[in-house]
Amino acid sequence: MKRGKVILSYAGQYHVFAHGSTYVLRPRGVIKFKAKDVVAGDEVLFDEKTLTIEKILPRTNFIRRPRVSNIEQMIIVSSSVEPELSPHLIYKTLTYALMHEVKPVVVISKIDKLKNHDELLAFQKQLAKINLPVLLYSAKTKEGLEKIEDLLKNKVSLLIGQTGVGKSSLINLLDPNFNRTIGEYSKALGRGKHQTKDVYFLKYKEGFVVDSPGFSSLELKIYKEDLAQFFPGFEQAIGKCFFRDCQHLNEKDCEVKKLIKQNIIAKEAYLIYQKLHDELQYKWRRFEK
Ligand SMILES: Nc1nc2c(ncn2[C@@H]2O[C@H](COP(=O)(O)OP(=O)(O)O)[C@@H](O)[C@H]2O)c(=O)[nH]1
Ligand SMILES: [Mg+2]
Ligand SMILES: [Zn+2]
Repeated sequence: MKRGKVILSYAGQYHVFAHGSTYVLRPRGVIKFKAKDVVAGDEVLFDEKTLTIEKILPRTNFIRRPRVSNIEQMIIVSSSVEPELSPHLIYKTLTYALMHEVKPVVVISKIDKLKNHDELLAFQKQLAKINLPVLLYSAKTKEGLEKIEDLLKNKVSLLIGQTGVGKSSLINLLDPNFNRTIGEYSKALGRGKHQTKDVYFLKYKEGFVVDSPGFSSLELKIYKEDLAQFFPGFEQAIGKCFFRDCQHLNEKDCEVKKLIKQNIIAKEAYLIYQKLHDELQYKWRRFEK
């Protein structure tokens, strides 16, 4: 039996990378019977003669959208223009990464097109305060590319972000052989025109970079009551508010409110928290009005 990594799931078959070769395999019936879907990112044991996947090894994590497993870091790609920088969406995606216990890094693309950098630099400072790195980069001038290359080596990194922000462009700069389809940004649609349709693990510097279909909207599948636990920066308040289950809204003696006053948590971040909190469902229906 050989051990490999599923790098692509395509039409019921799985491309598995092992010892420098790629095998096209099908799962053995019993795996299907147990309703255990093989997903891209899985570490598997397979039979080289029958070309079947025999066993899925335990996952370190599993993400539903895009459907992948064993991710070590999430690279949240967002453009500075076309589409415009959206702190709301970035905080939401950061929450998404933290929900899955995956380390997030924010990469802002298309800085060659940005005329005024003030807003972006302020945003970068804001996230630096809560220890979240924001890398600025341009596919056109290649500014900032080296730092991203360093970040990606030896790691399994998922690139995530709206269609049209430049995920595939970035991947092609890492290695032109990757040859990912680049979509044109459509001003009329307000997003990229061509979508990357599949999830693909690409071998890169002893690790993998994962290109994924862009999303037009991201859904956090958590309840209101759980948001505070995952929202970036709010972990500093855990166990420090007067109420153990404080949601940092109008409760008395709230640590988050104190951190905002001390300028450790940004007001802007808090406003986004409130909006996200509004969008989510209550856990307990009886509280619903
Ligand atoms: N000016 C500029 N254009 C970029 C940059 N990165 C990507 N683009 C353009 O943005 C569009 C969408 O890029 P693509 O890589 O397909 O985005 P994806 O949907 O996130 O994979 C294409 O027209 C790219 O040429 C950048 O850093 N600067
Ligand atoms: Mg793409
Ligand atoms: Zn609180």
